[in-house]
Amino acid sequence: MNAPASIPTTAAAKLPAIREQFPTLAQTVHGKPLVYLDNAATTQKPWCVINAIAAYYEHDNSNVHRGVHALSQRATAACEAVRDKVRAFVNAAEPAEILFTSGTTEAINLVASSYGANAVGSGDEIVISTLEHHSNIVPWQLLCERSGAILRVIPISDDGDLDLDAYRGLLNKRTRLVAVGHVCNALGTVNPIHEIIDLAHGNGTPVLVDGAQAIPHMPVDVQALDCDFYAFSGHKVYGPTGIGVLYGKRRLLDAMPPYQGGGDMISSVRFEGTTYNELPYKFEAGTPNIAGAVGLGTAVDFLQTHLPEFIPLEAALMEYAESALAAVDGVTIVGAPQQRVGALSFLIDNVHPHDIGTVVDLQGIAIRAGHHCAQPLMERLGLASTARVSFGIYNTTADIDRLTAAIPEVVRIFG
Ligand code: 7TS
Repeated sequence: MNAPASIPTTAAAKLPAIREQFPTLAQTVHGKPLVYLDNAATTQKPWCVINAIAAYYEHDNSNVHRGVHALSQRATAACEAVRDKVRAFVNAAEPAEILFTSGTTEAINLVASSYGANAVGSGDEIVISTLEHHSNIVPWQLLCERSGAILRVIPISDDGDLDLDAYRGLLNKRTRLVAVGHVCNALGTVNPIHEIIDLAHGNGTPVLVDGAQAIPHMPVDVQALDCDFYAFSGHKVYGPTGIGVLYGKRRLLDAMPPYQGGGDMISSVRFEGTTYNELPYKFEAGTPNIAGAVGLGTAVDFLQTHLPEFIPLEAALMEYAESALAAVDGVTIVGAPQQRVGALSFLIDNVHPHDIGTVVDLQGIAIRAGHHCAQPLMERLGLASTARVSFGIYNTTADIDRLTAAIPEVVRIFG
């Protein structure tokens, strides 16, 4: 299939040079050149990120905030420089509002534990949505079990869009927090996050945004959104695993108790009582993932450089994938949200998604098959699982062509 005219040609012409920066892409899998379409799970890493981590371990490795010696000062400065880089990246007001976590999951658990401990009691309500990843469901269920609070769930349409009228009806004087995804990892639905936040604030309720699937695909400005918390993972933005970010408004973070106790999060420790460190250190007990932070900083630079060209290219790629897949006999695309980014789920008549994933893997094509850690969403759609493609900065229409060309083989074996 030829690329539609809508593929931005200047950006597309740069793709070979971008792909060269990702060593993992240059390999064969089962004897075929790798096509990597599982970017919602994790992205591949460019040389600049790999080299930054290696250089840190080669030259600067030390612990932070503890030593007067040169290496410790370098490691501390590197971490704090990344904190400020991330602050600028999401346009937070100050670096103290950027907390390093191990990922989105820990960021959400931090808020559920800490904000939940003070602000949520028996009979209070937390609002989430049907589109959530398990990591934005289970921490709230645990909080509800601990506190006696009640979990309310925003329903969706059959197309996979949030029902905003139903959402309005869920907000009331007992609503203590709204926690919603910015982009759904299974369907790619882009939620009307401004409206969701405005409605919650109109009710006096803070909002946590799970940005894991949004931040790789669009600019995010936490002050323009006016969200109260925003969580994302480094490994989904071309950075390393084991590092993530929680943005939180100072007013809320100041009022929240520590999440974990240990080194670095204290001001002074006595057996009679301990006082806590200032933000952001109050929430960063123990040795942080220093190399991870260094890698994240480089990844943020990389993403910021390429995002302006990637956005229109990805929109065209999504359109191309939707029409190419829909044109294959027996293929159905799951959901039709008003706006979709990053991920696209599909089914093949009479074929289990795991079998799709296994057969295309033999062709060197990496896609995801399963419930995508969104079992309540699958249940709402009447499905056990889907096959999913998800895009990164290096994907091309040729990748989609490879996938669609592999589908007849799937149907021949299992259909
Ligand atoms: N929230 C969303 C919306 C996600 O998509 C994911 C991971 C997480 C939270 C958790 O992120 P973590 O980095 O803390 O694990 N999503 C996926 C996925 O779609 N396939 O594998 C992981």
